[in-house]
Amino acid sequence: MKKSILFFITLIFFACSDSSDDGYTSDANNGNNNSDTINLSWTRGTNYVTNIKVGQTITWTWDGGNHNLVTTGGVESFDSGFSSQTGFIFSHTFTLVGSTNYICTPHASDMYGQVNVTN
Ligand SMILES: [Cu+2]
Repeated sequence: MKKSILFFITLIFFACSDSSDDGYTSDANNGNNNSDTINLSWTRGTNYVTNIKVGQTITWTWDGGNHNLVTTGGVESFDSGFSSQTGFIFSHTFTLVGSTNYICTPHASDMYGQVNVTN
């Protein structure tokens, strides 16, 4: 009798502790919950494909040089304006499902990214 009770307690424990169903893939750019912020640096030679969930925020931190960060197409649009200050931060919370592309205007050939947002 005691063994069967222990068995059921163990069963319930494992049924309740399943952490694999949070809906997120293992992509290194992904956050683990809806309040997560994904931190990216923003300087020459930085290109990103970032897969996130609705409600997550991406923060880009300027790391040398004069840059902007502006969308070129997709479901969301934003524009950081220009800054040449190292440590300047621009962040955007994504609220729409779909993809958005962005660049640094003067360095569009090597500073660009895509954000893919899913539910
Ligand atoms: Cu730039």
